[in-house]
Amino acid sequence: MTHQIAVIPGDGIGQEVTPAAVSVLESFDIDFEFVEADAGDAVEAETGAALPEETYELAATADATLFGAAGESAADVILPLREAVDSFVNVRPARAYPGVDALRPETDLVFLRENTEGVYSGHESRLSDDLSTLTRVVTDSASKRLATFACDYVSDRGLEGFTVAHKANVMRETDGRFRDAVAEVADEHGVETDEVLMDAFATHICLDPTQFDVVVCPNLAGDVLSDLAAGLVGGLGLLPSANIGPDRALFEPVHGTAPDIAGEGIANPAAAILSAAMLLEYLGYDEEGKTVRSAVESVLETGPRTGDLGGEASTDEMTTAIIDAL
Ligand code: GGG
Repeated sequence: MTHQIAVIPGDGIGQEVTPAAVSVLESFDIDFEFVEADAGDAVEAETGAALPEETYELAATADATLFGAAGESAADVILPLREAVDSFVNVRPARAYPGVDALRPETDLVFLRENTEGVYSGHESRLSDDLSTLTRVVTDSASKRLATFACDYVSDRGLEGFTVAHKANVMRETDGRFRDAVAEVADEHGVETDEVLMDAFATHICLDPTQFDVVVCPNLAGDVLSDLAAGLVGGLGLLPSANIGPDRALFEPVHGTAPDIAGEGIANPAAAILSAAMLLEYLGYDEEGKTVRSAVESVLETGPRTGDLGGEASTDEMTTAIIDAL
């Protein structure tokens, strides 16, 4: 069976880490058909469209997509791409690895981020020279869809429940709806939940990340809090993510374009390669996904590493070491 994989490197270091992830996938005896497409600032400068129609169509029809990073055009690239795969949840694991200098080496948790609405729903307006507004959208349906995924996620892993991070004491209507909808679904599934205000969560995770296993949160909170968790485990170069939809999915490192190092060949490929591991598991190749994860772990522990991790290796050298460790 052939799996068509859309490959959309995007901008900045996306151009460097995405080929690294593809070369790891190519190491397996799996029938992949990789189809590359453009998106991001560079193609926008050339054509006026940050997300060409053929790129959107490719993501909407491929079995899975590997995405790199988007810069200034992120809103015109990432949000529609997630919509193309009807992705209602962004799964963002954040864990520390032996051998990597981490502020909180005991960190090991997963964010399940609502992926379609909140303040990322795109309803922004400039009303005058002085005033801009943003409409925050929260629906029962999207919150319940996420909650159903979260219930299945914890049940599949033998976990008792999950934490809901929100700010319902201030955004009473929107986050109140989110919190209540998630609690209702968890109740129906017999899954335990606890809740925490998202600002307090930011403190708690720094003080003791072991309190959390699975954290369900609204869109912006998930984006920000997972980057905070990246800071605890050694940096953004370590966090992969999966945008899951009902029929297809898109995998991307949590990091952005890193313009300060783009083009130098020194970006950490681990997050993109770990995203490829999530892609393998999504397509049913659990053993291969685990193999990739173990190879990344062993290189992080003893192998060559990029500058963000205190080493001197290039992207290619670290990628080759990971492929050799498969
Ligand atoms: N690879 C992900 C990426 O390009 N991140 C930059 C960014 O702005 N992300 C926003 C988001 O994940 O919603």
